[in-house]
Amino acid sequence: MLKQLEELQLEALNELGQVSELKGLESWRVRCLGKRSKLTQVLRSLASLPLEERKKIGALANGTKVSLESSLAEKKKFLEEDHLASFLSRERLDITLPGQPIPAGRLHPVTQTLEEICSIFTSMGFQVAEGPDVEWDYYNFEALNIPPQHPARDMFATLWIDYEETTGQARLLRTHTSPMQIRVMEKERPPIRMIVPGRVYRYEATDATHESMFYQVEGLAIDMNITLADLKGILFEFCHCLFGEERKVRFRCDYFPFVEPGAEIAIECSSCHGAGCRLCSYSGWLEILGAGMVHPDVLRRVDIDPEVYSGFAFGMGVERIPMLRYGIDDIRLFYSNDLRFLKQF
Ligand code: 2U9
Repeated sequence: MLKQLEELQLEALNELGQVSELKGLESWRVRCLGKRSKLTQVLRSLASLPLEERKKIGALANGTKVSLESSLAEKKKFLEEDHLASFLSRERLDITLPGQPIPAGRLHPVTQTLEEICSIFTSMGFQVAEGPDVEWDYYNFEALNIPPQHPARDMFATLWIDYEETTGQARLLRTHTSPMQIRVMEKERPPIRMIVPGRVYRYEATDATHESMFYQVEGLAIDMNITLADLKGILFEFCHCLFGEERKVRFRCDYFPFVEPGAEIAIECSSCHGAGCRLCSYSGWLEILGAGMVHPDVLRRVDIDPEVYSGFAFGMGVERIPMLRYGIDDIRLFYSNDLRFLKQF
């Protein structure tokens, strides 16, 4: 029986050695330690043995049982660790790998240009003001020397909204941001240095160079002793900041009802450097700003004495700047929300 116990233990350990998965352990336990196992049969047969032999064999059989149970526990621990290690190696996370890139948004090219323009003027001491898109006829036209029936109204194809019966005033979508300068001058006294960025509206058939909504930045400086030289100095500096120190700037006469004298500022064509090409309509120049000395009647209307104060004003269309910079040939691209276009800036 001693020999049988020895063989039984060797056989069980051998089988246990061959178990390679956790689920194989339970069938091994049933086979080698269960009720019908050889070891249990030996333990059961102890009762029929003489006392001395029973003690000896009994101790050995129990020792075998304890030893096999502890081998089982050890193997279980080993397989569990092995299982965890292989699970971890399969599920391994390499935290040094670069992460999934989160697509970053960006500012619209027109917003980028607006910010650039504003930062040039604020660095020169101008404040930024914004006003309503819906305006009264008075602020958009009359205060700016354009009374009803004045031919200059044709320059501003207007989108009218409605008409207030009590005051007789017409409401409209502002055709330029100038009404805001009037509102500020009504409330504040010189010195005034301000720029007004914002949307303006025109009743226009859209095409590659016209939109019914576009952005403008207008500026105004009112103080004692402001002259045409200040206007020229500020706007030349602005052009050089935006287009580079080397860029030639042209300054010549123009007409706007709210300024006297009026001027137009152009930069040398970026495409042909003045030689003449399709972009500049073969003139060699690109017009980017209108300007002038604020008309004395405009100042009088807001109770600023033109004998004491003078000032200059200017205005520009914002979309034209990125169009010239990046060679964009259709203004409608800015507002068609096509990401293939917008992602380029
Ligand atoms: C006040 C007095 C005068 C603003 C000015 C221009 C000339 C001008 C155009 C440029 C291209 C509009 O977007 S555009 O079509 N603007 O040429 N704007 S002087 O003059 C003012 C403004 C406010 C009280």
